[in-house]
Amino acid sequence: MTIGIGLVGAGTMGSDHAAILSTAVAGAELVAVSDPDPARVNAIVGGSPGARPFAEALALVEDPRVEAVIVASPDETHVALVLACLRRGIPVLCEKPLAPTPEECLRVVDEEVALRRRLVTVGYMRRFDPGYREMKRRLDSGELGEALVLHCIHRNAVAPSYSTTPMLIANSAVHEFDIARYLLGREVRRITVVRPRRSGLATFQDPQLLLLEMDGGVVVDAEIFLNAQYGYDVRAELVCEKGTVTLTAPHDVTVKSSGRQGFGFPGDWRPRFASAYRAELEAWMQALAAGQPVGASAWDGYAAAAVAAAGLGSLASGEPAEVPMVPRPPLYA
Ligand code: ISE
Repeated sequence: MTIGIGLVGAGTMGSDHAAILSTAVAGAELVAVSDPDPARVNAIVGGSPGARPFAEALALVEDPRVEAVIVASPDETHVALVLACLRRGIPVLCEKPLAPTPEECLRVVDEEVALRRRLVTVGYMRRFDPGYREMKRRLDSGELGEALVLHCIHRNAVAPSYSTTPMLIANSAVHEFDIARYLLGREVRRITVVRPRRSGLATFQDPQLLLLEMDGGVVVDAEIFLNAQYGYDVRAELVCEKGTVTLTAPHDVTVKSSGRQGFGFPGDWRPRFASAYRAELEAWMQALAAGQPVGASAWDGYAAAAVAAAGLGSLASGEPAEVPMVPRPPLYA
């Protein structure tokens, strides 16, 4: 049995998802692709003979051949598309963030609660990364005692062209908010954002340092630096009562030459998280076949956006900001 997938957005992430679907994931047939840029649509449709091009994303969602949708369009378009999928009662994998604001995310949560069905997966792919999964397994096994502190580093070689000071929090740091909640199984209660000296190579406030105070007193610190120049580098170290777990940068070989030893860094997040993206799509396809939810939920999307909104408040005021959240509906227990 194959499931007809519609892809909204044929940019960097949309093209990546299309390539994974066509080469590495069983059970999926890409049947529709939409993007305002016809050249980008044609580039994907050309390699997927069963796929029809669409100029209008909402028309794609309504197409009867489309049984599930991947949303990989710009952040501010996500909510309208996800709500359209929910109105049709079809599953949707929406790239992160679910929406730029918690209020918009809550519209999705409310709609799912009204439907009494979870159809939304948010593309927080780190949840499928082998390293983060092993970190969680070690913590959950109890061998290390209680978690105390999580150190995170999130560096891009060069900031995406659309980056701004708030987007560093709302588009990049949201990964740290989500993975901290996923690993620790706790909500973020307070966030403080500190502005270090700004890099002369950045056109916005870059880097930024974030301090998250979680339920139960666990503290997370995160350096987000989108113009680090040397490569894409994501690190984490979880400090527990009886030991620590450190994420290792995946690399196949170490090279020794000219008096040095080392390994390369990827240029951006796609090679670094290639196995996570593939595992995410595989898990999503299996969950679709089984009619079950998988990955980060709409509630998780809301929680990350709530932390981001508080972070933007702290960035503006220079003070710690509480993270207000509505009660979690039983659908997401
Ligand atoms: C980008 O949008 C992503 O989602 C990447 O995973 C993240 O590391 C990067 O900072 C963002 O710009």
